[in-house]
Parts: sequence; C-alpha cells; structure tokens
Amino acid sequence: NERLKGVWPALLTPMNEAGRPDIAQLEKWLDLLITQGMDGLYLLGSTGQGFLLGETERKKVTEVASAVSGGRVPLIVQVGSMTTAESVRLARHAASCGVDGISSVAPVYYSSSDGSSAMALKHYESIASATDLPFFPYQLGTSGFSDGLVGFIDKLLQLPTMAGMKLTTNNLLEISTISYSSRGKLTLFSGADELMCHAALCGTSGAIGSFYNVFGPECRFVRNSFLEGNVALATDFMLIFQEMIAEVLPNVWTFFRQAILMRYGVDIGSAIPPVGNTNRPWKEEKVAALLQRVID
Ligand code: NAY
Repeated sequence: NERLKGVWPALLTPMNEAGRPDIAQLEKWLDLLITQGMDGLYLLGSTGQGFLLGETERKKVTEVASAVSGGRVPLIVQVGSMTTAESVRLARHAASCGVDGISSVAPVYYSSSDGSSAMALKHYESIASATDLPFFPYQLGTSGFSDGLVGFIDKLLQLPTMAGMKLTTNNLLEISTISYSSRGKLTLFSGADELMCHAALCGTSGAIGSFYNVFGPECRFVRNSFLEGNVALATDFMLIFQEMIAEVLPNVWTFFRQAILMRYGVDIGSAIPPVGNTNRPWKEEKVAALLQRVID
C-alpha cells in the first residue's frame, strides 16, 4: 500500500479528569494532526494508552478517528491486548470502521512464561486471520523473537495478511536484518524517534512515534529532506532532537501535556495511572525553550 509510509504520530489519546478518553478533545486533536499534513496515524499503542483502556473505549477511539479522518490519512489500529479473543474482536471492529491496517504486540505479561515463540506466533496468527486488513506485528524489545529473528520472520511471512512491522528497537542492524530477510515484502516502520532518519537507511518506509505528536511537521520535513539527500540538515536536527528527548524522557507524559497545550491549545489530560504518576510539572519557560529549540 503506497500510503503506508512517512511520519506517523503514535496518537496520544486525550483523557478526561476521570481517566477516560475525552472525545471532544480527541476530535479536535485528530483534525489538527491531519490538517498539519501527517502521513498517517497509529492508534492505541503504548503512546495511545490502548492497554490501559477497556474494550468499549478502544472501539470508541477507533470509531472517532475513522470518522474524523474520513479517509484523509491512513490509520493503523493497535489491537493487541491481554487475551487473543479480545484482540480478535478489536481487529474485526477496526475492519468494520474501514481503517487501513491493524497491528498487535506479542502476548502481554504471560509471554515470559513461554520459552519459545510459539505463543506469540499463534496469537499473531489468530489476529491476522480475523480480517483482510494488512497486519503489522508490533515488536517491542524482543518479545516473540526468542527462537531467532530470521526464523520468526519467515514464519510471520506465511500469514496471508502479513504486511509489515512496527519495530520499536534501538538496534538498527535488527531492522536491516528484517528488511533483507523479508526480501522487500514488508513495509517497516521504526519506533525509536531518536533514530527516525537512521532507520530509513535500514529499509524502513516510515516512522511511528510519540514525539511526532508534538513535532510532526518538523520531523516530516527533516525526514523528507534526508531522503532527498540533505544529510547535514538531518544530522543537525537529529542531534538536537535526541538531546531534547533524553532530557524530557523522565518526565515525558507531563512534557507532552504541557507542550501540546502550549503549541496547539489541546489538553490531552493526564496519563492513566500507573503511567505518568511520577511526573512533575515543568516550568512553562522550560517547555517553551525545549519546543523552540527543536522547531528552530
Ligand atoms: C507506540 O506504540 O506508541 C510506540 O511504540 C511509539 C514508539 C515510542 N516507544 C515507546 C517504547 O513508547 O516514540 C517512541 C518513544 O517514546 C521515543 O522514541 C522516545 O524514546
């Protein structure tokens, strides 16, 4: 699919005071990101707090995103959850909303009790075969790859709807290995924002990440310039971007909330506990300075 590329925010889901999706803010936020020219949106992953929401709420977020987008940008929905059965229901629901792809993490929590990749493969098989939508297993760390990366990719390639992967790893060689061992058949997205441009050299088609919620237009411009050969600009930007990310990571949920409010006037609320609980507010001038440093 030609549209599955470029810079995609891993959508931050606005939450209300009660820690539930704030639909009014969500609609405003989605429209803003789409109007800004983002290449696509990835829903309900780590950044979207999908794992902290109930099934009905996840379905609602997917419905709202699909309605607001109205086909303007491609959408991939992360449907992985604790049980395979719920993941399958979420996959079918996503298909009924007309989204462009589904994605899933490997089994959550119980994955560690299985010494092989058999559990992950079966989970992925059930989800992938639940719909005709392009399927993107979401690799976080090394979940599901304990039998060896290349062998596991070969098995995944046998799934009829297997379309690509979202690779949240800092290991660039692992991304390259998946690229060449899949013989160009997979559409790969990198998940480490710090390596947005670097990963493009490893065969990725796009980048999905949390910081593109705040710096979408800048990241898109830089990634495109890099692809056109402007290595010097990309180097300058990536070093500033990496330094900024390292600085805000210990307090990232608060940073996202304050920065998005300051830059776009949308309140995404607080992250659902236990996530974000240790966060302290930043000084306003500090957030403004961090924003400006990257934007400039
Ligand atoms: C998701 O599903 O939201 C993502 O995987 C987004 C990728 C993010 N990784 C994690 C582990 O959350 O955007 C990155 C990450 O926040 C960024 O690179 C900073 O380290």
